[in-house]
Order: sequence, then C-alpha cells, then structure tokens
Amino acid sequence: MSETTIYALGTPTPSRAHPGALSVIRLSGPRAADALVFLTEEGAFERGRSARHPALPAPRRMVLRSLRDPVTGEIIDRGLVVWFEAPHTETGETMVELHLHGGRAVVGAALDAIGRLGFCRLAEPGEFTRRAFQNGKLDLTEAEGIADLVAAETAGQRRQALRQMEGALHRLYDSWRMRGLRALAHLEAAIDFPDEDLPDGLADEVRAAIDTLRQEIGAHLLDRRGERLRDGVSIAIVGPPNAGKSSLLNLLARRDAAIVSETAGTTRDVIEVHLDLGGWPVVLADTAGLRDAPDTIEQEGVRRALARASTADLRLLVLDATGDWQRERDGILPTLEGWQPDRDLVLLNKTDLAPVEAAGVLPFSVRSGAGLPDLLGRLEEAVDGLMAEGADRPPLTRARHREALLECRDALQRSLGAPEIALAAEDLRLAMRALGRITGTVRIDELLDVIFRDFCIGK
Ligand SMILES: Nc1nc2c(ncn2[C@@H]2O[C@H](COP(=O)(O)OP(=O)(O)OP(=O)(O)O)[C@@H](O)[C@H]2O)c(=O)[nH]1
Ligand SMILES: [Mg+2]
Repeated sequence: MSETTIYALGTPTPSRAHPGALSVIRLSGPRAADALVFLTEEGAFERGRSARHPALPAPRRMVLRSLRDPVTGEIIDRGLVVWFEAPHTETGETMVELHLHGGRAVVGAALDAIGRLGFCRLAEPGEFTRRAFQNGKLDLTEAEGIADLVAAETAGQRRQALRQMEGALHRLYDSWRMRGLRALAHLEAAIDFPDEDLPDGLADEVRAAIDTLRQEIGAHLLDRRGERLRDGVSIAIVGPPNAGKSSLLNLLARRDAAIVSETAGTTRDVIEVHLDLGGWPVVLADTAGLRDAPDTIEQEGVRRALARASTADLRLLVLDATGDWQRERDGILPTLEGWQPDRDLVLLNKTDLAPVEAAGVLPFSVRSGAGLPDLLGRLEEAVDGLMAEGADRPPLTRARHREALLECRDALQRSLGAPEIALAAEDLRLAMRALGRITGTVRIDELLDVIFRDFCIGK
C-alpha cells in the first residue's frame, strides 16, 4: 500500500471556451478521508481532527457539502462528495470523489485547497491505475483495456475495450499459463524423482499439452482483429480510370476528400479517409485508375494502387456500367493480388446512365443514389465478417502482447525439441514467464510450488 495520498482532476480541464457543468476530483490513499473532513468541515483542519470525525459521511453515500479552503475557511463551491472505504475500491485504497461545478476558478481553487492540506500530492499520469495494479485490483491487460476504452472512437472499439477491461484477455492468457505450469510441474517431478515410477505415457501427455498450447498461441498470433480494431479495417477502392472511385470515396466520407473529374487518370496518390462503418473503424483508400499509364507519375500511381489492394483487408473493384465492364473486370481481376471472390466486392457505377442487372456485381450510381443502401449494407456485412473471425476468443490487441507471445511460442517450440528433460523444463519455464509478463503476473516459482505440491500429494 502506498504511503501518500494522491489527487487529480478526473474530468477534462475546464477552459474559458469549454467550461464543464461538472468536474470531478478524485483522491486516493491512506489520508483521503481526512482530506474530505478537512475540506468540508469548518475548523476541522485547524483542530487537526481526522477521519472517523462525525463530519465524515457514511461511505459510498453521496452527500451535499460546501467545499472550503482548509486554511482560510472560505467556501469554494457546493457540491456532492462521496468516499469509499479501502480495500473495496478501484485503487484498493481509501478514495474520495468531489463533484464540483466545472468552472476554471472552481477547479483551480479546489485543487489548491487540497494541496494546502500538506499531506496530498498531485497524481502522476496513470498513477490511479498503477496503484490499482499494484494492489491486485486489475492486471496489465485490464489496465490497457481502460486506456483503450477511454480512447475508443467507434462502438466496436468500445465493446472490445470493455471486454478486455473486464478480464477477457486476462482469463485467456492466464488459462494458457496455468496449463503450461501444470506441464512444467510434471517435468519437474520427472527430474526430481527420476527413480519413482511416473505414470506411463506421461511424457507423451506432457508433450501433447505443450504442443496444443503452442498451436493455440500460434493461431492467436495470426488473428488480425486487434490490429484492425486499433488501426481500422483497411479497404481499398480499385478499378479502371474514370469509373467513379473517387466519387464513391467522397460519398462514403461525406466530404470532397479526393478530386473528381472526367479526365481519366485524375487520382495518382493513395487517398485515405477514416470512417465508422457499422461501429467498426475503417480506413478507406482511393487509388489511381488501373491502366497502362502513359507517364511515369501515373505508372507510380498504378503501382501504389496495386500494392494497396494487395495489403488491404477488403477490396472494392469499381467498374463503369456504361463501358465494357465485363472485359475490364476480367482484365483487372487476375492482376489483383489477394482477391477473395467470396469476400471482396465488384461494384458497378453509373447505372443512372446504363441500368444493369447481373449476377455477382452490385449496381449503383453515385449520381442518382440508386443502389447505395444495398452497397452500404454489403460493405458493413463484409467488415462484420472480418471482425467476427475467431470471435469466440478475445483478439490480440497490443504489440507488447504480440512480442511476449512470440517469445512464448518460440520457447514452447524449443521445449518440444529439447534433447533432455531438464532443458525442456527450462524452456517451458521461459515460455510461461513470457506469458506472465503480459498480465503482469511473474511470480512463477511461488505458483509452481503450489501446483507441484498438489501434484505430489495427488500421485
Ligand atoms: N453519370 C454518372 N457520372 C458519374 C457517376 N459517378 C461518377 N461520375 C463521373 O465520372 C467521372 C469520373 O469520376 P471519378 O470519381 O473522378 O473517377 P475515378 O475512378 O476516381 O477516376 P480516376 O481518378 O481518373 O481513376 C466524373 O466526371 C464524375 O462526375 C455516376 O454515378 N453517374
Ligand atoms: Mg479518382
């Protein structure tokens, strides 16, 4: 437990342009309740009376109080205050919340007043969460979930962050770790008691357990949902010049992000816009029209278009319904790396000029708006599909996790190929330490003792 009591404004700092109706100041630490008494009870600070003072309201009950400067006694604001008793709080320490009016002067004076108590200091960034972690209130993945929740911009990001905050990743990584530790206990037993008759087939069983774990972690490492949630699902619009690719981008972006003109070869660079598509973050890219370009700049544009199409999560081939679109389609499709017929979409624009009904294509018109609801629906469906892959498992969300998981998987691989049991055990231990780093649980030896004891008694 920490010795110091910390405090911070939990809501955005009010500015002249953006004052808030409310501001919330939080305190956490052993003297938070003292601070509450001293800030709300006239003369209490002078008399030096502390917690369990009659002025202290019942815990978890919001009450209306005047907030005073402890030294001058001047009333700063009137607002709702509440305190929470340790250890059943967010940080595990005694906590106080002051709900004040969100003006600059109010918040400034309140923060000053707390500072003047002399036993509180301003929290460093992330310090409330750090204390919660240190006091075992959450693990690292859950702390990261909170950060992601605050940063979430779309419904999909919010849902994922909430799941992580509530321990979905923690449970997954912890269950893998427990399985690894169990296998390790068997190996350790075989090392420590080589003469005892260990059950037949134990070695095979342990091997199989380690191998399954390695495979599951391998599959998890291939999961790109987390990346898509963070950076956006990448969608590339490609097609021949003048088909209306830029027009479609502008329509979906609801702004003129790309230049539209009747000149074929207008777009040269890849133009990106960020969208919220059915709750998922999306990066939509407009690209240069695909053709044997007459000049080197346009050739470079075509190269970039093909490159973007090959790395995108989803490709939209836009064709012009007024032209020979079948021939265009059949010419372009083989040049698109990574085209997935069951997922990527062929779109037929300008149906206001040439109505078309054909299987396997989505007719629409940027100009008349025909077919657009259908197109949007299909797009959202495709993105939903991308994000639903492996949805029974929480996705890999951070580079930090990926690094540790790669290390874990490699160590498991080494363990499986180790020439002797002691080396296999050592690699398995390294693998579990890497997993423990993700959640912040690294006291492996301690746990191992417990499991090992169970194992010996059970035998
Ligand atoms: N009639 C009609 N014209 C359209 C439609 N959509 C786009 N256009 C026109 O088609 C021309 C080309 O549109 P762009 O969006 O610039 O086409 P692009 O595919 O981006 O072309 P490049 O950048 O040259 O590859 C413009 O004059 C648009 O106004 C449509 O639905 N109907
Ligand atoms: Mg264009």
